[in-house]
Amino acid sequence: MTYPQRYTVTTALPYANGPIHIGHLAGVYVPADIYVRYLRMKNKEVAFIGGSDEHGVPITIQAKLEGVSPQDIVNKYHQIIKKSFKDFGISFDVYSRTSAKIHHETATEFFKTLYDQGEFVEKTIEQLYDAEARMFLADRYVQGRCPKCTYEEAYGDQCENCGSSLSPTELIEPKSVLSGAKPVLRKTKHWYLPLDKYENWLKDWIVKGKKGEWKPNVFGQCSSWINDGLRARAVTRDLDWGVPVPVDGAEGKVLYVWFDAPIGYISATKEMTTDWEKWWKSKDSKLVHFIGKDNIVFHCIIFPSMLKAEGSYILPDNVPANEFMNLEGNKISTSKNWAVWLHEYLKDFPGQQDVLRYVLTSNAPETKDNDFTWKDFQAKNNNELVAILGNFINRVVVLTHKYFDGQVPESDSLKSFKEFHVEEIKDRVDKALDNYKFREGLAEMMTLARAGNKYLADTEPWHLIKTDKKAVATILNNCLQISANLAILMAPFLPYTSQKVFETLNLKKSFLKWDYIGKVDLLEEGQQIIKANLLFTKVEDKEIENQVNKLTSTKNQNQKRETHFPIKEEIEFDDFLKMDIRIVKIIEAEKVPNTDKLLKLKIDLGFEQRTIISGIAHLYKPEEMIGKQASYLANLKARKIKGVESRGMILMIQESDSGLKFLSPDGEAELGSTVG
Ligand code: B3M
Ligand code: ZN
Repeated sequence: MTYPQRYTVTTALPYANGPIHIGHLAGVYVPADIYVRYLRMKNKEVAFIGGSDEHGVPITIQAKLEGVSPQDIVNKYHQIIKKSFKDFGISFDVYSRTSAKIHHETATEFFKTLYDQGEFVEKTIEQLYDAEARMFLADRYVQGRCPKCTYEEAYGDQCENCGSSLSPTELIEPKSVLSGAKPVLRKTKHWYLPLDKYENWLKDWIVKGKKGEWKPNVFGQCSSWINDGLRARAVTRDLDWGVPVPVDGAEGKVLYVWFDAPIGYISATKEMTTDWEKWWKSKDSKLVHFIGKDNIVFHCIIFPSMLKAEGSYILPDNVPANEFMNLEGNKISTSKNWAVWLHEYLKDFPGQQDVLRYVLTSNAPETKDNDFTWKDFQAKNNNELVAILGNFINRVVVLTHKYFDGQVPESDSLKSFKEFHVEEIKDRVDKALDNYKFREGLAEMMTLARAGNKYLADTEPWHLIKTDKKAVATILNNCLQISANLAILMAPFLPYTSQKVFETLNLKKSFLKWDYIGKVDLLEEGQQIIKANLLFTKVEDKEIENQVNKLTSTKNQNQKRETHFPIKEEIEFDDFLKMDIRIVKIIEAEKVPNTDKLLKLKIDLGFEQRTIISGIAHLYKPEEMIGKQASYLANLKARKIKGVESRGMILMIQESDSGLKFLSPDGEAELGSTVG
């Protein structure tokens, strides 16, 4: 096998409609991060690309749920998600977002290129329409029974149970997610990518070309789709959130989120560097997509067909998709709050990122769905990380201080370091990682820690010291060299722990290179090492019980995820002083005809009455509002809304996961009084 020098590594762009959980980490981000760290240590040129998927129905639905705009939703969750990745050491070179200008431009241009080349087919079709909510029900706005596996809650674009990609009209007994109503059919125009046109090419490229190379789960899914015959797929939607379709006669339509999202990988690369083309258009670059199994069709069939149609891009070399990680025997579910959220894990286990990285990797759903249990988490932490890896390195460091004042002792040939077969272990880790077998790579790394631990137990330097200090010197020298090798070998998997061991052993930073493993003496005789600090600590039964209780308590299941709107950018005091906030009373209220949300209000400032339009009709009945006192931004520029001039704005309290409340004074206040 020849290895290219340059790797473009992408990870699925998570929807910015909620925080992320262990399923995301296990399936996509930890394996990708291990791979990328490993490549960097081998001096490969790598671009590690990530970002938030901020379009599509998942976002607009969440916005409705939280009673805010889609932009508010993505602003909030993009930051939360980005922070979680940073906190877990996911070492992206760029973490972008698809609401960014550069992405809108890139996606628009991509669509236009295909459009101008005549790659799309224009069709007027009948689509599901919610007459109550007065809108077309794209994708996740409809749920129903999956025609393939009979799962009851399949979405209009995809069944999350069996991974089939669907169209809304295929669902059995479809229901509108918005109103619960049975949708009706209505005509609308859309643009289609004729996948059937790419069928023969896909057969050659994947079914013939990738056999034995792509993971069996990925290859199997792809072949069955291709062999079943491919149909044209709509790449536009009737929605008001997304990248507008850049052609005439497409008002009110946006690009299908699965058309624009993978282009997000390209936009993010552009955000990272002006020299982005080498990552996407050079034959020396190897493109690898890390994803979960529900994204296979989009990354292996649809996106490659788009790239092929465009003509100037490279295609994915591999798509190492994982299966799903379940939790305590059940499917992870955001809506049922059946998940371990990353930001919550770190509150309960501060500084323990590597423990989670370890447990998720050693149990990664590489070939089949797997289960995360807290008992297993505890066992892996206590019996492997604490008892083997941590215990070995800790004992070596403590003994070196005890017997040799913390200086690397001299070695003679009592047991040569070669006998630990470090290079062979390294080669096995290499091979595993090159083939995306991360659990195997991790297990191989641990064989070195086990060998070291066993050597220490067998040679018992704490007894031997009484009779043969020279032999103890050799033993500890060997153990220290093993520890140093482990520090390098573990770095892709456990970056925080690796760094701690580097510090403890006083290892040169420049040794953090794959080629140093097993090759050179990493520690010189006489070199001073630092005092041990514990690498891992035992997890007690109580902590595990707490986690399980937290998960299963009904309170948790009814409770919404604990997230908050991030604090906005800092402002000057003068900016604040510019706002003129007053107490007003609502004296008239009526619905604005032909709208769902708008109320026309008349308010009394004491010295003046004004008219405003407020978007709260879905929360308050007009008659409930009359007589209420509220806070009011009086000097906001007037705007025309639905033909009515609206002056100023009523201030509302936005709770993180429910509707809006009035910001009313504590008791009656004089109308027109200032707030500040
Ligand atoms: N946001 C789906 C998901 O989070 C989607 C991935 C986009 S990758 C380009 O599963
Ligand atoms: Zn299904």
